[in-house]
Amino acid sequence: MDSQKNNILEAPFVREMIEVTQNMWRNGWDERNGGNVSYLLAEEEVTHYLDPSQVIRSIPLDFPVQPLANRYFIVTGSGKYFKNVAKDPANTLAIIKVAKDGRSVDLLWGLSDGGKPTSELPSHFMSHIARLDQDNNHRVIIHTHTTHVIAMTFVHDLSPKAFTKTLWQMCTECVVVFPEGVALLPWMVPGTDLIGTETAKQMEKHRLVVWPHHGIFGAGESIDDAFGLIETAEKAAEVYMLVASHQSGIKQTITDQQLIELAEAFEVTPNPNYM
Ligand code: 2HA
Ligand code: ZN
Repeated sequence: MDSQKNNILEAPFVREMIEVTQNMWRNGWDERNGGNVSYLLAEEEVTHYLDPSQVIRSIPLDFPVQPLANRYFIVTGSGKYFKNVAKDPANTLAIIKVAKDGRSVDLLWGLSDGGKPTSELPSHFMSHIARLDQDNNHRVIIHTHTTHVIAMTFVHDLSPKAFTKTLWQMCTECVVVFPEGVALLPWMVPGTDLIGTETAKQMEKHRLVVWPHHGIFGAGESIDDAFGLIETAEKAAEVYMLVASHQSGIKQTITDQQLIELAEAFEVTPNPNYM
């Protein structure tokens, strides 16, 4: 084995994790230990910096993820604050490899004070499985407490059709960025295998899943892709929260005909169930 490994703190994927968690915290989305990120890494990306045979410890999973066997991820740690990732990445982040049987993960780097990967690991791993079935280039799941999406779940109809339609109507780019619309779960206890399987089921047909009164899950082919998707939905929800309570009410909006014109111009197919 090559003993002259490169400095992991300079790895592009570590820099991206630092940057995205800092941005989400600055946006006010990730108070305290809110939010979590997981990013699928290629083996050669990891071995450039780490020797995968040097396992720090094995962490059991109570939900098996056989389809992710031998896959590498960088994830945020359970209970860690996004605010602190930049100043202490080696304690707040983890590089893990899923074991051959999918029943545990090997910690290869990070969680220096002995912590665990994100409490939402079931939702992340099951969503990765669902998205990889749809998209070979899929890599990232982000969960965050987007303020205006949460606010909207108190005052708006929670049917995915109505919720999506309102988001599409609030900003011209929305139907282009997420033509498949958003899914919503009923309110559920977070961190459980059940919310994981329900989130992943919706991830088969959507890249955005709203957890009412809690936040959002977004999927993407890169950190930028997943973050950009979430910030687009959050922006539309912010506009909705600004206008919906306006004294004079909403006087005009993007029409169905205009949504159709947008879809044609940008060559996307809006979810027919939501139109
Ligand atoms: O990690 O966001 O949903 C804290 C959370 C749980
Ligand atoms: Zn959360």
